[in-house]
Amino acid sequence: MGIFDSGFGGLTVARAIIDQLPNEPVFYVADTARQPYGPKRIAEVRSYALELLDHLVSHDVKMLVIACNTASAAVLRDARERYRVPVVEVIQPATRRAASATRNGKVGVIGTQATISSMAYQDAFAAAPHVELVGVAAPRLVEFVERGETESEAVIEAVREYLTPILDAGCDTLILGCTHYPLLLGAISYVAGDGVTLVSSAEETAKDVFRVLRDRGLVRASGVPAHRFGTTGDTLLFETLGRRFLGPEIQAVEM
Ligand code: DGN
Repeated sequence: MGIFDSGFGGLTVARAIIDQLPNEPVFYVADTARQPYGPKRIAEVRSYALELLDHLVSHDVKMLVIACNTASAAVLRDARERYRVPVVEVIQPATRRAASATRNGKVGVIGTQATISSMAYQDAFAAAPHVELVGVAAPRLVEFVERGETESEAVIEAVREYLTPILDAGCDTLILGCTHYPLLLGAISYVAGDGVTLVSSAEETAKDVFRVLRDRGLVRASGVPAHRFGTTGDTLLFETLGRRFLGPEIQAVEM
């Protein structure tokens, strides 16, 4: 299956997919030469995302996973019509989970500037009118994760600042609307407290991938998968940082 992200965050989705579907070979492509997508205009993200998704399709993948909230927000409306293979992205699985998890109908979402400004989560919640959504752009969190800084006082302070409007609004459910954020689960749950249900788009997306493959009879029952990792940027950097997100399986090739 083909998995696409702007960079490293999608590896949290790949990790969850590999854990749940251990026989499935993964072809992961990362647009590290042009990341971060978060501060870019959504039209620019869209053209990069379609280029990389087209590349995966040209390699005959049996399904596409858009493992990036910013890219999902940019192509959500028409990626499914463009490709013949099933397409799973990260916004709808997380939205469905949050809509059923909330008890008071108040849901928060944190993500990149592009994701929050695109209103893609608001659109996705249109089917759940009982939900009031509070979206907050949390751009500095990606930088902390990429520096490998996930537990410092500065991270806790930044998380506290971003979550304050969400907690003040009384949200009982919080979507981690960026694929970097599972690496900040400790800091986010420390600040949010036990009363807030955290929804990770990585976990929810992996469950959707499982369901789509299973329903279409496409699950590979056995075999030793050979995963491939392609990057538009520096392969050594991708391998070094990628191990933080995925583990030791990474060997990157230039695209
Ligand atoms: N992976 C991207 C996302 O989920 O929105 C964010 C990281 C980035 O901007 N490079």
